[in-house]
Amino acid sequence: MSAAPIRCRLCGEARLETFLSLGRTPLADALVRPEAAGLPEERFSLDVAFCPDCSLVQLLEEVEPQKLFVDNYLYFSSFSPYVLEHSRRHAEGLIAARGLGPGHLVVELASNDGYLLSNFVEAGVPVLGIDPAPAQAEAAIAAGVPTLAEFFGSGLASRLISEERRADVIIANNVMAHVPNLNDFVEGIALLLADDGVATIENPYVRDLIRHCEFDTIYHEHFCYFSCTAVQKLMRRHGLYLNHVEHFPDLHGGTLRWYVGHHDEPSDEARQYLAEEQATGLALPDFYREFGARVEHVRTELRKLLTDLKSAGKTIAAYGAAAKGSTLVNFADIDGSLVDFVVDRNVHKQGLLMPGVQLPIRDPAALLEDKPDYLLLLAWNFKDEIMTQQQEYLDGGGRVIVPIPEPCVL
Ligand code: JHZ
Repeated sequence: MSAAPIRCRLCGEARLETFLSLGRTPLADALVRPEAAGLPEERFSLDVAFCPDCSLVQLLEEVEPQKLFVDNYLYFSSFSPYVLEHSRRHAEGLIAARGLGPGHLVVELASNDGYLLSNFVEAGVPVLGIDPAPAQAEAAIAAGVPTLAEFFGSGLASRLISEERRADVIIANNVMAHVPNLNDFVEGIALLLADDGVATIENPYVRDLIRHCEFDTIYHEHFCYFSCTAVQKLMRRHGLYLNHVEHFPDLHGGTLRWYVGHHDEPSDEARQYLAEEQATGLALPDFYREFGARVEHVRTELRKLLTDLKSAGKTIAAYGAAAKGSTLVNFADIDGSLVDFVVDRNVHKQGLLMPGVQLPIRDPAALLEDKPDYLLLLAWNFKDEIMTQQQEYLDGGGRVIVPIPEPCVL
């Protein structure tokens, strides 16, 4: 590990310890228009560090959020039935547990295309979505979900309070990692949340990232990688408490949902997670030391597998123009010499090129047209869902390569 120049986003500590460098990569969601093919792309360092004081894992380089989430963001949550189902269950659970009705307000931060809030709208619960990505906010409004196309922070929270809007429930899924000014974001939650309200916050769990070698989930959109220990410290700084924890092992490679409120009422699960993290050393630098070598091993093995297949005359395509796919193909230098094209159901991504390696993105129907021998699963987090959809390709003899945690052919 080496000392890094920036200060910790959570506690301000200056002695951050870098434990992984993925080189200089283009922004993971900055898909390239065909007319810009071959032109130079902007690149930024992708170095990951650990804070020895508060234990937060974080990126050193800070790309402007406008560039990440307004200028270059084509992620629409509604393209995954698994995510839709997960969100529906969450909404139903909150409505039942908290007796939500027309007199309450549910606010979602990073509400994307309204995929989650629409469940509350259907149940007659007032909602407000907040998301700076213009196309997604527009889609949400068109779907009947009131949405502000803005970044969230203490400023916006104060404005809403001045309009006498306070949230009984705040939902923040896959967004707390996406904000450079972490303290301002959580301060905004503390301001906007009613005294007896609950905030539920979901994010991939750093423990699962390290254990399952999910290095491809590291990209510039994700400034931070959270443990319960770090989340608890973060909340306490803003007068909030971590009261409950749920684990979803199959969501985005392993996701935690943290329940946060103004009062200190920890559940047994919350205590257990914190105690387990202490016992496993998650809050200590040693936990992260071997990670770089394991990542290097995956890169070497994956390149060997693909190169051997190519030498044997096989054709290879990839599935999922995901942000994580971008990290993987760029870090492992998987370009057109190894993979012919990538398929993705998101119509907004089709016709564009993956950043950096510039692989073309096509409709999944291309798999049945071109019949590649192998399919590299970049969106490995949706393996079961994608395999079920691609039964015809598999029945025709297509084979799937899963890159993470260890490259293997299914
Ligand atoms: P997916 C995104 O990361 C970006 P990505 C973001 N920054 C974040 O934090 C994480 O999610 C959580 C497509 N697909 O979800 C859709 C199919 O084509 O793993 C997506 O383009 N067919 C918000 O981009 C991609 O694959 C399918 O059947 O790494 C998956 O991207 C399914 C299910 C998905 O997230």
